[in-house]
Amino acid sequence: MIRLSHDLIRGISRGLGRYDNELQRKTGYSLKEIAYHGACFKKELCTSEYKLSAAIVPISSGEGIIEGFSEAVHSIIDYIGFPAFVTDKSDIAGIAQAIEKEADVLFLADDNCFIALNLKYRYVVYNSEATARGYVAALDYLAEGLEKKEVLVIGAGNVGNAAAEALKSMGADIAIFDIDQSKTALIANKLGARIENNLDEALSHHTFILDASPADNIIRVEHIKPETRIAECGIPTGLMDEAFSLVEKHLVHDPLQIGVATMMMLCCHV
Ligand code: 2YJ
Repeated sequence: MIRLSHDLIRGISRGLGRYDNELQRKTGYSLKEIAYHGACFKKELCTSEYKLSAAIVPISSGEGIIEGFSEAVHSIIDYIGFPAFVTDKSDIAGIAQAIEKEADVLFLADDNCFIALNLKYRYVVYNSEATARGYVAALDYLAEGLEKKEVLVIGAGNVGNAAAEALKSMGADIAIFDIDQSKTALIANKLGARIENNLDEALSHHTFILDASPADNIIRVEHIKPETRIAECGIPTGLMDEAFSLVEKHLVHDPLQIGVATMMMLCCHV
């Protein structure tokens, strides 16, 4: 798992309006609508009217606090319309402060795990699952519906697994590639996904791609067709520069926005 850096998240707060316009231009839907769609695969559960408040607690363990990380998470939650604040203190004292200020949801990330704790209803939302669901929702909009369409999922880690589950629940057919073939076998057995063993061939004959792998430079110009639609949640992106430019209008990619917005929406399940 890639650790986010200050450089990757710099400018998120200032750029949210622009990013939202870009999402609307590409998918027809806003960041909030994509997050809502991502969280509402179980549609009986969700109400975005329910105004939970969120506290973001900086965590100093491992490699430490990332400058701007908590503020970026705060700005995304605020942008989609939920009251939120960053605690003055970090770690244990920050958790205490969040609870004293009656936050309903706590956002916390260390080097391995990024979660939202819904204190009101006592459940955990994982960034990996929220990211997967948010990007599947974005791909559904980019593709004008995924039902009975085959989607190539690259990477069978936490995000790839959750994406495959979300795609299945939307009625998509799944093809899965991972360099570790023992991981794809699990998804194939559980979800009836087709295993791809040659990534180059798989990319050549797929139009809808969800890239959840951290590998760079795997998607090249010759893989891009006029109908290609890509949900790129890997960091760094898997696209070579020329391929990125070619498919940019039909591609969704960001370091944090869709994942965090979908985490907040998943906290609204009551
Ligand atoms: O509170 C802080 O500033 C830091 N402890 C944040 C650490 C952020 N964590 C990561 O970047 C992890 N790799 C998990 C991120 C998952 C994003 N999909």
